[in-house]
Parts: sequence; C-alpha cells; structure tokens
Amino acid sequence: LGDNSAADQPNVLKGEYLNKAKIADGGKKQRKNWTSTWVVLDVNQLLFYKESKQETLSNLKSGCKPEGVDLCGAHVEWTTDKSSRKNVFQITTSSGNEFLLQADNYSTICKWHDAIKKAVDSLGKG
Ligand code: I3P
Repeated sequence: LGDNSAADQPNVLKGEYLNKAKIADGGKKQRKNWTSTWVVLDVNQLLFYKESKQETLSNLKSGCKPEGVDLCGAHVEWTTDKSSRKNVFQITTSSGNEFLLQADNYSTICKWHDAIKKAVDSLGKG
C-alpha cells in the first residue's frame, strides 16, 4: 500500500500545503485572508504551521509552536457559499472559531476533508 505510514494511524495525516482562511474567532466574524499553510492532522487536533520547516523546528524550539485547532466537538462541512473558490470546506470548532480550507486539486482536499471528519467523529465517540 505504498509508503504512507498513515495507514497505521488512520486519523493522522502528514503535512501538506493547503490554503487556509480564518473567518471567525470565538463566533466573531473576521476579515478573510487566504494564506498557504502547512497543515498536519494529529489525533485530536489540526496543526497549522507557516512553513513545512517550522514543523521540524517546533520539535526543537518552544518558540516555533504551530496554531492548534481542537477538533473535539468540531463540525466539518463542504461549503459553496463562503467563498468564490472551488473545493472549500469549513471547520467550526466548539469555541466558535471558523476556518476554511481549500486546494485546487480535488482529491487532495477530499483526502483532508475525509480524514478530519473521521478524526472528529472518532473523538465524538470517545
Ligand atoms: C477578499 C478577498 C478574498 C475573497 C473575499 C474578499 O477581499 O478577495 O479572496 O474571498 O470574498 O472580500 P479583500 O482582500 O479586500 O479582503 P474568496 O477568495 O474566498 O472568494 P468574500 O468577501 O466574498 O468572502
């Protein structure tokens, strides 16, 4: 099944660059600002790094920590009305933070959508 060790840990996806926009913080709308972000799916949280090399540095230096998104109680859904872009899904956290994630490649974004949804579902059953 190839070289993807994620097969051993079904809820964890290795880093990849996706387009990210935070559109609400604690329920309060924010101005949309799309940025390319290195995204890593951990068991119970999503990690946003500015760059791939920050992931390596964060293991060594405490000043390089990523933005962590708590997936417990989060909602994940495709959206066509929050953006003019294609292939966009939204994550809404239990604390009212809203993120859009997007990639031009459909299979890439599907892989992330499905894995994050699976992670959220398995935390719900916890
Ligand atoms: C926003 C920017 C975003 C766009 C957003 C605009 O303008 O063009 O890319 O979102 O549309 O408001 P600005 O840079 O001046 O803030 P999409 O690319 O996702 O469509 P929106 O207001 O309809 O969210």
